[in-house]
Amino acid sequence: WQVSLQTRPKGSSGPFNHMCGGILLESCWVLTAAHCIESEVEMQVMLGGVDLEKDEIYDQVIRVEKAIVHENYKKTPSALYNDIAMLQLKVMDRPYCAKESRYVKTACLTNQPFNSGTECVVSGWGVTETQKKGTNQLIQAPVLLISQEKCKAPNVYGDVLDDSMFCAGYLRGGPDSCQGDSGGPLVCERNGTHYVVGVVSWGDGCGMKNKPGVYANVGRFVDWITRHLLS
Ligand code: 4AZ
Repeated sequence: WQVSLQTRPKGSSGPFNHMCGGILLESCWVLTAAHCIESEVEMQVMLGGVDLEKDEIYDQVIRVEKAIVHENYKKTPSALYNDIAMLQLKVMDRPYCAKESRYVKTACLTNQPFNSGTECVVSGWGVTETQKKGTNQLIQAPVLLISQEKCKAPNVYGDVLDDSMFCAGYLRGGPDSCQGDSGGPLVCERNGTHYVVGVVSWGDGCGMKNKPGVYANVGRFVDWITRHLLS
C-alpha cells in the first residue's frame, strides 16, 4: 500500500520526481497529505517497487486523474490542519487501476482508536540522517503513538495541535518521519491486520527531542474517505 507520488510540470515531457508518499486504499484510490497537492503539475503514482531509480518487475506506474483535498485543510505558520487528500487514479484500457499482487495491496481503515504507547511503523523514501535528498530505497521505522495530552504540553507542540492530528515517535528523540515521507503511511497492527492510522504530515525538524512527527488522524476521516470511495 506504500505509494510514491511523483510530479512533473504540466506539459513537460521530462522525468517525474518523487515528491511525497501515499497509501493505496482501493484499486483506483490513493490517500495522501493535502499539502502534497500542487496545481500546475502532472502526477503519477508508483506502486510495488522499493528502489525509485531502478525499473523493477513488480512496479506499477499509474497516472493520477484528479485530486480531492479536504475542504477544511488549512496551513498556518505553525501547523497543518485536516492535512488529507485523495487521489483518483486513471483507468487506462482496463477495468481497474492498480492490480493487486504479492507486492501491491490495499491498506485497511478503522475508526477504532489504538492506545497511546502502541508501537507502529512509518515508511517512505524521505530524508535520513545520511541522505539529505531522501533515499532511493523504501525504508521503515518504528514509532510509538503519543497521547494528545503529552503532545499538547507547552514544551512539545502546545495548543496548535487539534484532533485532526496526533503525534508519534519518541519525546527523547530518535526514529521519525522526515521531508519526502509526507503523505505516506503510519500503520499499526491489530490481530494480524495492518491499519492505516496516520498520514505523515509535519513536525518541527526530524528526530529531535520533544518534537515528534505529527500525523493526520485517519480515524477521524474514515467517513470522509468512504464517502469519496463510494461516489
Ligand atoms: C516534511 O517536511 C516533514 N518529523 C515531514 C515529517 C516531519 C517533518 C517534516 C516529521 O515533509
